[in-house]
Amino acid sequence: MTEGFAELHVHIEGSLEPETILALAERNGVELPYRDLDDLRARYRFTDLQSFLDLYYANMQVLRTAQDFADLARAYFARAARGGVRRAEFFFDPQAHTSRGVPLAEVAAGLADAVAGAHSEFGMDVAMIASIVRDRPVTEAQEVFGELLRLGAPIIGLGLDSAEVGHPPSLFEDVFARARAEGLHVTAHAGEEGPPEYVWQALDLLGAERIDHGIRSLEDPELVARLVDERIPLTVCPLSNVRLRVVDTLADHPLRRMLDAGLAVSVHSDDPAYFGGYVDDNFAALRDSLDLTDDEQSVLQRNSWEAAFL
Ligand code: ES4
Ligand code: ZN
Repeated sequence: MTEGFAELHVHIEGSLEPETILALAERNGVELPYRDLDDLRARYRFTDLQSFLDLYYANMQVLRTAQDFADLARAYFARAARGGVRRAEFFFDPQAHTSRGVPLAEVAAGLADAVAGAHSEFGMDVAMIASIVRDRPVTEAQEVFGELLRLGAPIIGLGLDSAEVGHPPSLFEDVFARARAEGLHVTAHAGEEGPPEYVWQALDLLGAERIDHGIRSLEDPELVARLVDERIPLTVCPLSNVRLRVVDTLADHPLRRMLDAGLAVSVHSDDPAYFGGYVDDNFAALRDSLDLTDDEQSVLQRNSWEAAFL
């Protein structure tokens, strides 16, 4: 069996732990609207994707310098490596930082510095994927992508994330065409809260090689057939889906139905500091609540390696 996990669906800003938010606020002199750690922690109860995104973006204001981004990434690598992650392809949201005045060069330099040391420091093979924030203007996405290229940021791919419904993949055809022309890999969040139609669009209009989440694909048998035939990976995040109320409980999670349908699913953490855990915690929860077997876990791990951009 392939050893360890390939973590393919984690947002580096979503690994910002509450204690680190307070520590960075102190270091950078940022005023936060939280009384203390308990007050901050009390806000981690979400009703849907948007309610999470509001807190996720608000907490990012503590990230200001290249050092902050490097520290964030290193803390993630340390925790992920302890949990058995041997390769990580993490997302970052350039527009979440440029839109509040943090230069893209700071973000890219800090993350790139951490990535460059990941193998020697943590025994982990790491790559980064810039992600378009889909509920911001299309023109901004194009500008920021152009700037990433000009900076020579060491990205291996382009993703699409943030508020899904009302922001279909079709809006971003041009920027993804440019990414493919640059030889970058392409992945997109689709079918998390949005309809199967968005998964079709991600495949046909963006050229997505993977689908992040994709759980609503099960509503469309023709789409399932396509995903199975072409063996398109779906990076599923069970604890995320429960915390954002995309599924009611872990016991109701469609993961096993997806496996049984022959889909190329793998398990990931999404925003581990917000949703109750890292990829090892996701597996532990699935073993408890979904009675995931050793064989099923092996298949999921193998699928993660097959889906990696290697
Ligand atoms: C995200 Cl859970 C989720 N969905 C969509 N976009 C995101 N960005 C960070 N976490
Ligand atoms: Zn995600």
